[in-house]
Amino acid sequence: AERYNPHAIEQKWQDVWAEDGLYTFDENAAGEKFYALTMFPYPSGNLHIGHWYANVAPDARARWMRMRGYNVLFPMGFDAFGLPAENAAIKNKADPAVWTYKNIEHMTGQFRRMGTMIDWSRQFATSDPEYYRWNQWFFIEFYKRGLAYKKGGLVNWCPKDQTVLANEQVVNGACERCGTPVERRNLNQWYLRITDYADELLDFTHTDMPDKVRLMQTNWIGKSVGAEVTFDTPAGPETVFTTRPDTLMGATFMVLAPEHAKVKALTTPEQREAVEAYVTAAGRKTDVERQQEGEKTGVWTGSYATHPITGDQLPIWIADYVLVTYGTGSIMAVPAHDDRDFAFAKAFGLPIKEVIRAEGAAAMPADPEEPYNGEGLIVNSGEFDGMAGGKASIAQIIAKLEEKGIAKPKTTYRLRDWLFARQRYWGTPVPFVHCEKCGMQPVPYDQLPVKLPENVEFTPTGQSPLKLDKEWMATTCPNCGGPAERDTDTMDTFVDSSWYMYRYLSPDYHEGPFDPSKAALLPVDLYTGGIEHAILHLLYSRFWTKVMRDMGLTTQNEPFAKLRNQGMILGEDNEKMSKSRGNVVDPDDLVREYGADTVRAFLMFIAPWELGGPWDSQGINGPSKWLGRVWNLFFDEKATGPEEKLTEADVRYAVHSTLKKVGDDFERMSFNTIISSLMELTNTLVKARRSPVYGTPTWEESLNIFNLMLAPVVPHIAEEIWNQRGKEGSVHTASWPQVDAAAAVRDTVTIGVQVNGKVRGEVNISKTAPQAEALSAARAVPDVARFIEGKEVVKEIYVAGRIINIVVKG
Ligand code: ANZ
Ligand code: ZN
Repeated sequence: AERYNPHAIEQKWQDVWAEDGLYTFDENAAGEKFYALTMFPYPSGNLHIGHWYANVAPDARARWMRMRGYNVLFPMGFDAFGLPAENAAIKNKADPAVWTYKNIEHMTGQFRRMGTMIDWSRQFATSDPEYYRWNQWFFIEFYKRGLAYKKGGLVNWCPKDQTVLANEQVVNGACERCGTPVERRNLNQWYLRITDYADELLDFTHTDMPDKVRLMQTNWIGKSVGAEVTFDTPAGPETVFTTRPDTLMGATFMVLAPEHAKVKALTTPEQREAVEAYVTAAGRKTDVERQQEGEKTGVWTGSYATHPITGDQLPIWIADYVLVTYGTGSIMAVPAHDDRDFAFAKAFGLPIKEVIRAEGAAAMPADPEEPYNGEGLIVNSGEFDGMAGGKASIAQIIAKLEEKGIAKPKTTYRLRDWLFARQRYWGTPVPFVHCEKCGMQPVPYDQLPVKLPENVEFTPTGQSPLKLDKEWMATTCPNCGGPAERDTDTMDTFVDSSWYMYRYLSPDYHEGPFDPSKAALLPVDLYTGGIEHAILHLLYSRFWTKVMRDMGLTTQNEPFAKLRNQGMILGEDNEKMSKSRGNVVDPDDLVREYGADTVRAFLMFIAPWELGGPWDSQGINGPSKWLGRVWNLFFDEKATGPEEKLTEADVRYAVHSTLKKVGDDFERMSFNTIISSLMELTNTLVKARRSPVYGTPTWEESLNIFNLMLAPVVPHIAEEIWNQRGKEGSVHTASWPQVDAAAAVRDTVTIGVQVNGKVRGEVNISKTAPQAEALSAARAVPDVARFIEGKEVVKEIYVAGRIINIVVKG
């Protein structure tokens, strides 16, 4: 028989599957729908090993669901707008569209060679005008609902990419794409009102997401419950946000962010120079630098605020540890009970006043070593004395302060509205026009899409490149018919991925973003992708679905019923793969050398899928040899080696217990253990071939089940085997086999029998055999009998299912 040669079969089956439309989803087919989706890639030009890792296991699982009778939708597309296309285009003096669509074609071919069950008939790219037309439609709808607005103010600006960024795209003060420290600029920008949904986005009841993702989103939204307290200042009343109104009597100074609007008015002539120098210096620092722990810096403004209860005069300082973007941009400082305020008071010799004391503790010393952040009773606070500090009394204290007109309850969020437009070329044009007479006007629906102009000079200048195309810009006002100019901003590309999962339902639908008659296919039942999207894409798409629901477009609360994240495949050196490190593994090379099935099996085997791990260039030989053995098991006529003593029960146990385990592992997405179970079963079947089981109905059953179990994991070899065994149709439309529960458990176990601690033989007995039965079976083993003959048995130890030990003397 011929040896396993993946190259002789893989391309062949890929062609057959494509010709037969084997993976074309039919919504009317039998079976409960199951919508499985992996995050669509950016068309960078090449599928890297990470793409394979992200797609192979979910593909296997989707195939398994299909074999179990589900009607599985498993589509794929391309997240095609964005800066890399533009940057590549600038470098190569080519059109971003040409670059993008060429890459898409190449990558689609790579996906095909992976042997996935993707339904390519639903593929689209977000840069297709028929797709981004609906981005524009959505935007106008959002605008009409008051969810899109334009506002001036400080925004994040990436000086390298020459565009504004959303807060979500600033990681540790740097651009999440290029790592350049982000600057702040005062600009008039478009926003989406995601904050309207802050509370709802904290509710995860309708979406099963990993704890880590839930936590990251929760922290990002950053809900804080507390109060706003108002102090009088020479520049008028100033309100601070505090989560600890119970410590109000411990406030000994006030701090404003350097950018706070009242800074100028509060600064006295004597302090002007120092304050201005500090404000300028703070403006030069990046947010990372400002948030770093370390020496506290600040300057006194020269003014005082009046404590609303005691009337005490509290000095007003400015310091960069107070952020202008959070709360009201000012705080009441309580150094006795807050770490940062404490460090600041110590640095500048400001008073520290204790107002919370642990029960039974001594008073805080005049010059304490550290603040007290624990629980306790309120002290030194007049009428509040003796109340419990912290959570227990906050509502009560707020109520009292509210009566006095000093405070009111306030909940703040860290979440900010989504800064939505970009000053770059390769994105969806914002569908608005500016008319001198009528102001900003949305483009009428029947004029959508507003297509991106071609042949634009798009070298980044900080201005939108669309501004350079005067012909494109010139249009007429939909309201008065007079001359008007198009908006030249483009949308954040995270818009594209916020609703793409809906487009797959009806990619050719022209009446709306998706055909409402296909709504029964929602939600996505299983969504898979990288954890790096925990906040950006996943938060935005949850927001988008909630707006769609409120628009009456869907009844879903969440886009994804369940989300699971894969880990990352690192270089063999345990570092992230990158061209500069020279540790990149090219899946195309691997496919050429080993075939797609081997690469698939190895990527499932290499690590627990959710963890990932380093590449192992030797390790791939394991799966490669395994598939060779699988091949020989079916096709090699001569079985060599000693005769094996397996029974039909042994073989059926091996097959059905593996079948049960593989099913359970698919369910819980433990893919590496699926491969190891199948490898183990291969060994058993190789032995069974040389046993009396060979040729029996059990043998046939075993091969059949094994063939079916291989199908989701290594689809090409499984199909070839199926075909050569003369089976009907495709193995991929066959049913997943049923576990014979009785065969899958084995009551009997083989346990060792020791004499004086040395193993002398073994017995095959029931796991629950009583002691007397086990011992008599043990004594009957010839090798054991030999060692106890004529000796005195002093002790017999039996641990059911584990071990028998007979201790003898003489
Ligand atoms: C007095 C106080 C006493 C505070 C105390 C804390 C502890 P979270 O939980 O993050 O919402 N704060 C308010 N606005 C701020 C800003 N713009 N920049 C920096 N800090 C700000 O934190 C809320 C607390 O952070 C507020 O409660 C305030 O300090 C500070 F023992 O007020 B607290
Ligand atoms: Zn007009």
